[in-house]
Amino acid sequence: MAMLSFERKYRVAGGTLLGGDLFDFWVGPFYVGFFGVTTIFCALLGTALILYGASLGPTWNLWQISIAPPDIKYGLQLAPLREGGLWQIITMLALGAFVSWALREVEICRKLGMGYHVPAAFGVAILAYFTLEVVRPVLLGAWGHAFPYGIFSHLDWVSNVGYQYLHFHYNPAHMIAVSFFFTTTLALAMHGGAILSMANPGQGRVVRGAEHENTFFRDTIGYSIGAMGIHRLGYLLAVNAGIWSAICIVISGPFWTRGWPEWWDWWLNMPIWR
Ligand code: 07D
Ligand code: 07D
Repeated sequence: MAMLSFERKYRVAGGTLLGGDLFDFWVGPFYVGFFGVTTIFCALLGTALILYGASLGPTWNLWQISIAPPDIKYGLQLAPLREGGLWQIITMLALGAFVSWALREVEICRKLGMGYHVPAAFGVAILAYFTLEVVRPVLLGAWGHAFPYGIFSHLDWVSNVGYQYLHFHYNPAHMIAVSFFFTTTLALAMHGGAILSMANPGQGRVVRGAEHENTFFRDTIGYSIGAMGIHRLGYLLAVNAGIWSAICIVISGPFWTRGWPEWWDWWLNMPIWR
């Protein structure tokens, strides 16, 4: 907050995608914009509907509240409110809120003359959600294949869907996604470590700069990726983690119906073994 008077000079008018200058103002530290209004609208209404769904029972235990999608028998139709209809409206509002938030980020990037890297990365999270809740259920022909909104019930969904394919770890795209998640944390730990060790070397010691970072990595592994490079790498690793997650779930069912271990039979069936 202390930065507000300083930041004011970056708060420029224009760059909006929709609404012209109608919502082009700030409330305290927050840029509003047309998409700020739609985010608030969708998020508040969605949360209110989750609360309404919870009030229909059977529990107020935060961990156990769950708003389930319609039964498979409803296919891709609209379901009655208490039988999955609520889940359908909440899903539309969630997508409305996530996409609005991404577009609000785009507007802020445009105002600041920045690239769209942040909204593009968030777009991958939205893609994963959209794949889980819309693309895969549509390809399978029923909203009932989507995950429910509940802290523990969504874990049950992941486990159940995983075991439907016997051993989800054998899904090759899941392997790639998991490896990207692991590599992302490795890269962040190394990058965080490198920055802290040179910018915060301990009391009484002189703060070091980029040359020290580069020399550390050249001396250890013979190569330093550099300041831009590490952020490009981090971005690519993280974004790929999300993209491969979306791929691993969309192929499970629509494109591969058997257990994932069986997929590896192509290896055993290669003519070189005969
Ligand atoms: C730290 C940024 C902050 C975000 C937070 C999440 C809500 C939900 C809803 C009461 C890293 C805020 C939570 C708004 C409240 C109600 C109805 C991001 C950070 C702190 N999951 N998941 C969690 C979501 C899916 C899985 C925790 C959301 C898929 C596993 C939290 C989605 C699959 C585990 C949560 C979503 C899946 C979790 C911590 C949407 C595959 C855990 C999340 C919209 C992706 C962990 C009890 C976190 C846990 C966990 C939220 C989707 C698997 C409740 C909003 C269906 C295996 N998930 N999740 O830190 O402790 O994210 O669960 O897609 O072990 Mg999940
Ligand atoms: C979907 C979240 C989107 C979030 C959005 C924003 C708010 C606002 C507000 C905080 C994608 C929401 C924002 C609500 C909050 C405030 C103020 C992210 C999403 C838009 N798995 N598995 C994955 C591992 C097993 C299975 C992905 C590991 C078992 C299934 C990832 C292990 C079986 C599915 C992953 C493991 C199994 C997955 C999840 C280990 C179960 C999926 C990350 C070590 C028996 C899911 C697209 C992700 C997927 C998925 C990792 C084990 C099943 C790669 C490390 C063997 C069914 N697993 N898994 O996708 O791909 O994030 O979803 O054992 O569906 Mg798996």
